[in-house]
Amino acid sequence: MSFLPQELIRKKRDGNALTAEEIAFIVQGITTGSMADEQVGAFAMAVFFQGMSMDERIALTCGMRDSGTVLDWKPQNLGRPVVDKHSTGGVGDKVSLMLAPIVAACGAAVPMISGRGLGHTGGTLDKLESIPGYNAVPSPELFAKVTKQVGCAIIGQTSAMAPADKRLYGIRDVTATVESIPLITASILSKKLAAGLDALVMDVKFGSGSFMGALDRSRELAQSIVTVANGAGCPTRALLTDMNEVLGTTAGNAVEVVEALDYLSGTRREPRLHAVTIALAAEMLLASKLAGDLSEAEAKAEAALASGAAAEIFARMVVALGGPADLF
Ligand code: IUR
Repeated sequence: MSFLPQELIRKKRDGNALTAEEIAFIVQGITTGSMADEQVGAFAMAVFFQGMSMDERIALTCGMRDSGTVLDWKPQNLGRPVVDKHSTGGVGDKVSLMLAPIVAACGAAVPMISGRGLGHTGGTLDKLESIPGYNAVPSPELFAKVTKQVGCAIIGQTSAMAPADKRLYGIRDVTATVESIPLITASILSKKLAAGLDALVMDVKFGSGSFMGALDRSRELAQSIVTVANGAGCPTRALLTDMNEVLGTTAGNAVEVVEALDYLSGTRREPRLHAVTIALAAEMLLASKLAGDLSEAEAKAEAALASGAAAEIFARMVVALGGPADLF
């Protein structure tokens, strides 16, 4: 089906809902370059002002997810549910570094594709790069092998995944259209769902140390993400967590890795950081059916820490991805 981009931009500009076919055409235009930068920018601005229905958001998310490589874990015969967490990011939010090995120690596979910081928030990828030798952009084969053999692999996004988001995000950034909940929803989820997950848990941050800030906007984003991800076929739940204070005691790439190591080894566990980590781990275990209720899920996560299993998995992941064997 072919359309004229300007007709679809006009339709959205005037407040009408686009069909799934029309949205697929736009995503194709963004991915192939057949839509010009100014048309993509005008489309983003139309969405910024007019919003999108949940059905439109689902079509946009699925289209952007499918614009590049979508991982399929079935041939790997993991024998484990594939689950991930995504945080909208906050100052000192090093939770992913501990969460992936905890949940892997409880029986899930966690192929975590993480991003860089946005604004004043830090990204997991930035933190990992402070580990000497750590290869955050392994080949797809190595990524699959580490996920299968160790249980988790935390890496950076490759340009093969969700290329439509890469172009759209770049244009949003220079057209003052970043702060659109439908566009943020599709951006985050297109990348996460391209990882072939069985379940997803979102940590949506609010407060001065997050990019969203206001609680009501964060709640709106959480509801949008949960509705759209479930609509796209990925069972998803979200927690809203407070980012008005640094999470843990450090903010900065290398010092946060050190705090994560201390946390895993039991040397130092700041209570707020611990509460958020265990809450998210429990939701991941529930979402992937590795625990039947919240108290069982929390107990499993605590046991994975207490036994040293989570620390051991983190150490093995670092070695498998080229980092030092004596990190702890
Ligand atoms: N993170 C993303 O992946 N996409 C976005 O649009 C924002 C944060 I804002």
